[in-house]
Amino acid sequence: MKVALITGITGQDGSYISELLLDQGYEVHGIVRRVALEYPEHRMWRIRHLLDRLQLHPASLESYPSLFKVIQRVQPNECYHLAAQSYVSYSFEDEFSTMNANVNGTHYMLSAIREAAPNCRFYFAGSSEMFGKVREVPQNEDTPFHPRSAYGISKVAGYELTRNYREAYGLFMLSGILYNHESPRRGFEFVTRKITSHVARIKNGQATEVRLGNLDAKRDWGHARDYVRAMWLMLQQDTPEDYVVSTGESHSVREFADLAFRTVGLNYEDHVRIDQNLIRPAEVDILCGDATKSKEKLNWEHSTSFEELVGEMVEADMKASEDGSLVTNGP
Ligand code: G4F
Repeated sequence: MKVALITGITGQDGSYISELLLDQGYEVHGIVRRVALEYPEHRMWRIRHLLDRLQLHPASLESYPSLFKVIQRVQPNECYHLAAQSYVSYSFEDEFSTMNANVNGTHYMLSAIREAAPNCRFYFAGSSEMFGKVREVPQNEDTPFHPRSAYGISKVAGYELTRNYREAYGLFMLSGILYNHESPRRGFEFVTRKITSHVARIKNGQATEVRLGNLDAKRDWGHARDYVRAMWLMLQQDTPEDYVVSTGESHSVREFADLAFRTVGLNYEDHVRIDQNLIRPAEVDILCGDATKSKEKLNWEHSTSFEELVGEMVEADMKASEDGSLVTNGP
């Protein structure tokens, strides 16, 4: 039986990759913060339905010895390093903790695997934010990086560290360059879930408006369930390589809001207010990925369209707002 270790197992992607790996018959281990183990109901809502099939270990991305001990004990065949400070806006408020968690945390994982489980295949969660001020549209694996936030810079550093461990020590380590991927399990701080949760609350009379920042930013939005499949496929290949994972379609925040409100028969212009405080000091204007390599080498393609994604998220939030779980069903 293959053994997998996941950092960030309580997050959106961690929950979907756990389901996929359990379905494939893996023994699945997760690294969690001690506080999550103390408050499982609050911190583990995304993996609540899997808890009796997962083995969770307390450790911190800030502590090399704690990560080393878990890796040495678990001896994983595959490691999915998904944990990060992943909210771009927050990285402007606290650049230092974003860099510490994302760069050092990744470095500790790479080093601990090299020392304690060198045959383990390692996935690093790279990001389309690495392209930032894009040099071309669409972007592929050869497009130069120009990150626009401490978050983007931290992801470039993690990507380069992973590449260097692969080249210097001959380890099976790679990065997925994933574009925005969403679902009903997305955190409320990200724009898609912020919009769909407000759509539901406004429709049900629990709110009247939603405050947003830049409506003109364009993103290549896919479904997280599709994207974790690409992560897994990357680690099943003969050689470790980096891959772009995207839909190849770009839509503005305005289009997302328009469609989400229309789904419940409302007009976004009546409910969206622009809040200048939510405009980022440096914005990534457009992201659109070229996933040709993933299609050709991994035989991967996204299966959920933009329209289906918006529909699924609105429907889930409508249901949660009606049964009262929308407030609690989140971080
Ligand atoms: O939903 P977002 O916060 O996601 P962002 O910044 O694109 O990053 C996400 O995708 C990356 C992959 O490309 C990941 F690496 C990263 O971890 C994260 O998952 O913002 C999307 C866009 C931005 O242009 C932002 O300026 O929406 C715009 N926006 C407008 N109003 C807003 C808001 N974003 C947020 N979060 N909240 C707003 O009120």
